[in-house]
Amino acid sequence: MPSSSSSNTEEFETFSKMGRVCFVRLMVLALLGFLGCTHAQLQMNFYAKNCPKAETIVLDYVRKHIPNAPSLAAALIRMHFHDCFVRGCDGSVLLNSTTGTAEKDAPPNLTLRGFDFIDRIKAVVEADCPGVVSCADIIALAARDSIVITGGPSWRVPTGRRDGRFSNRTEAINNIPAPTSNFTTLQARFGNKSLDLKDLVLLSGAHTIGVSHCSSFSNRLYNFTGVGDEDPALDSEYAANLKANKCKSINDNTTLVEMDPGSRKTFDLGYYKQVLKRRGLFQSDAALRTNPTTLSYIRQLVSGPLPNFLSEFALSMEKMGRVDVKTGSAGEIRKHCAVVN
Ligand code: HEM
Ligand SMILES: *[C@@H]1O[C@H](CO)[C@@H](O)[C@H](O)[C@H]1NC(C)=O
Ligand SMILES: *[C@@H]1O[C@H](CO)[C@@H](O)[C@H](O)[C@H]1NC(C)=O
Ligand SMILES: *[C@@H]1O[C@H](CO)[C@@H](O)[C@H](O)[C@H]1NC(C)=O
Ligand SMILES: *[C@@H]1O[C@H](CO)[C@@H](O)[C@H](O)[C@H]1NC(C)=O
Ligand SMILES: *[C@@H]1O[C@H](CO)[C@@H](O)[C@H](O)[C@H]1NC(C)=O
Ligand SMILES: *[C@@H]1O[C@H](CO)[C@@H](O)[C@H](O)[C@H]1NC(C)=O
Ligand SMILES: CC(=O)N[C@H]1CO[C@H](CO)[C@@H](O)[C@@H]1O
Repeated sequence: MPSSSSSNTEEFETFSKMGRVCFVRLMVLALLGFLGCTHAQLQMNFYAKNCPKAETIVLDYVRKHIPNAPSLAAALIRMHFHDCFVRGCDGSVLLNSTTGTAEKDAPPNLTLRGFDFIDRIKAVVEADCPGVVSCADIIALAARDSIVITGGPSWRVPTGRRDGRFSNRTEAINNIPAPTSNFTTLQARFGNKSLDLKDLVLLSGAHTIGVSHCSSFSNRLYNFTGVGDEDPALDSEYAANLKANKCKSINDNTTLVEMDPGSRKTFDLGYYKQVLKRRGLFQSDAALRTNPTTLSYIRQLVSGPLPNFLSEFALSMEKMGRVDVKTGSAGEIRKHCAVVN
């Protein structure tokens, strides 16, 4: 295309000077677009050439430290989810605020943990190959490895993500679903990341591990519609139990509650069983019962063998890890995960 059009000198001379500049610009843009496309893919073991030990370093670090702090596994998979839902999986969730308006400053992030864990892995990786491995990939790998180390499922983590340079509180609020989200909102927010209802059900299954602060759901116990009422979609016996033993007031923002009581450390079907018993902690969990498609999928998962859920979960995790990723020459490889270069 470039050679055939430039060989036609007659046609070329009809271009005004301005037109020629535009033409050249167009060609440069087309070329850049082409180069961008050829690299625009994640791949397994992306760092094999430039930092062959990268993935082993992450795994070794996780193996060494997660057994002493297993609850971090839940924190890290949640961090990966939040990262991917704002500007794609680009490590933007890790950026420190300069003005109080970073993703970290948004309500959904106030309860994130594990930032310093990622920073420490990054430091070890940087010591081996400076400026090569992205923070976005480190989150994705560390989340997977820590779930595996704590006995959960594994999934493929193709790498090659680049780090973003922007973190915006409002975008976090607009993209990450809230615990108060209804089905329509959940479907829209997942759909916007090209994640379908099956992915919504499967990924919500991560609530089989980990804990929540009372403040994330206490409106359902104490003041659901502003008249001092409970959420009728929450099992009333369970609500009474939570009020008596866990979240003793609507203002409790420190007590932690297991989302899958009794088995918060085990990656099993417990979360879905809770949801079917109307004991999902969040409105967003209960919302999965309000749609026939998601409800029947949950029933199917609960009646199937555990490995079926785990292998389906793995596919959705891999899909989530590809959401709007930056590759090729987009973004940058941050030196420190908490600040742009
Ligand atoms: C469907 C929409 C979702 C909503 C509304 C939601 C909301 C929440 C909320 C409010 C908490 C408790 C935070 C706190 O109070 O400390 C939480 C915890 C958690 N979420 Fe989700 N979540 C969703 C989907 C996901 C997905 C897709 C994943 C991962 C694949 C995930 C993994 C987790 C984990 C592991 C925890 C426990 C964290 C810990 O123990 O520190 N969630 N989620
Ligand atoms: C980022 O913020 C955290 C917590 O506020 C702080 O401990 C850390 O030193 C900061 N990192 C950088 C590189 O500024
Ligand atoms: C953050 O995102 C919001 C919503 O997209 C936008 O209105 C705002 O200008 C952004 N802030 C910055 C500092 O870019
Ligand atoms: C779901 O929540 C959104 C946002 O709060 C609201 O606008 C919408 O009316 C709700 N949809 C249903 C069906 O309740
Ligand atoms: C997600 O939302 C953004 C902003 O509203 C829009 O530009 C984009 O096309 C949406 N993506 C999908 C897959 O729906
Ligand atoms: C319940 O919410 C309403 C409306 O926001 C408020 O006026 C009232 O004080 C709340 N009651 C309690 C017990 O928090
Ligand atoms: C937690 O609750 C206490 C007491 O109600 C309040 O002073 C504090 O500001 C709350 N913290 C957050 C992060 O909301
Ligand atoms: C973990 C984390 O960075 N939390 C921050 C969330 O935002 C609040 C309010 O800006 C900060 O005080 C926290 O440090």
